[in-house]
Amino acid sequence: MTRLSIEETVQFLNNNDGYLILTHTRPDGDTIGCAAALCVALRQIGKTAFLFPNPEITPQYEVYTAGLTADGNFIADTIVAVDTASEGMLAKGAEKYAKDIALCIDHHPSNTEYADRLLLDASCGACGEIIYEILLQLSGALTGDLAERVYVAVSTDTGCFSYTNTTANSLRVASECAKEGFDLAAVNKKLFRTKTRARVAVETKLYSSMKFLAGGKAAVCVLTLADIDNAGATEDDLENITALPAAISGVTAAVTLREMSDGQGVKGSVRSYGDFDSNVFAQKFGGGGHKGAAGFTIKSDISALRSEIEDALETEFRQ
Ligand SMILES: [Mn+2]
Repeated sequence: MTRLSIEETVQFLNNNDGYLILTHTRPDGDTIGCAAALCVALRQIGKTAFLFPNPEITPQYEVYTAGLTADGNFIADTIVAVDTASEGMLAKGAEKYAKDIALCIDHHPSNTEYADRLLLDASCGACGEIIYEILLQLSGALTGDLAERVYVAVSTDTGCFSYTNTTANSLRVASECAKEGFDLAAVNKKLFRTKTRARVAVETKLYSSMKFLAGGKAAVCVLTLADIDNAGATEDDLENITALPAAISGVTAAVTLREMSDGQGVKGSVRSYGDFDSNVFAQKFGGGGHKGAAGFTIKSDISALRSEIEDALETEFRQ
C-alpha cells in the first residue's frame, strides 16, 4: 500500500484508463456524488470510465449516475473506490473487486488500507472535499454538472453543514461549487427540505408515542412493526429517525425502541448530549456504542421493555 498526495493521485488518474469506480454499501450522497463527479471528469479528459452499478442506490441519487453505470460487459483496467473505509463496506456485488483496487480516495480515519494506493485526508468532513481538489487539477475548472455532484457529496455528509464534521473547508468547497451555475435552491429542496409521505406518517407515529421523563430531560418513543407497515415506510424512510426525540429542546437523553421483524426482538437507539453517557446506558441492556449515540437489541415485548427503559431513565436522572 502506497500513500498518495493529491498531485500523485492526479498523475495516476492521467496515466491510466479503463476506470471502474466503486461506491460503498447503503450508498449516501458522499460516495455517489464523489464517484459520479470523478467519472464525469475522467470522461471529460478522454478516459473510459464507468460506475459500478450499486444495487442499493436510492431514487434521489439515481439522477447523478444516469448514463454512467457499467453494464456486465465492461472489463475494467483500473479500479478505484471512493469514500469506502474497508473491503467489508464495498457495495453489494463489488466484493469480487476487493483485492484489485488500484486506488482508494477516502476521508475515514478508520480506513483499513485495503487498496494498492490510498489518498486519505481525515480532516475533511466529506470525501467530496478531496474529490474537489482532484477535479480542479484534473480538469482545470469545474463544470456545473461536476460542481453539483461535489456539492451533493459535501452537503449531505455534513448534514447540510450542521454536523460537527463541518469545517471552513467544507463551506469553502460548497461555495466554490455554488458559483458554477447549477440550481442550488432545487438541490437543497430535494435533499434537505423534502420528505416522503411515508416518512411523515412514521414521524407522526413516533411523536404520538413520545413520553417525556425526568422533567423533560429524557424522552422515550416506540415504533411497532404495525406502525411501520401502516405508514408504508421503507428503511430509507426510517433513516435517522432516532435523532428526532433528541432534537427536542431540553431533552438530553432519548431512547427510541423499534420492533424488528419476526423473532428479531426490539432495537433500542440511545442518543444523548452533555453528561449523559449513551454507551453506559446501552450496556445495561446488553448493547454499547459511543457517549452520544449507542444501541442495543433485546428479545422482549416492546411495551414491557418500554417501562423498563422509562424506569432506568428516571433513575439515571435522579442520581
Ligand atoms: Mn463520506
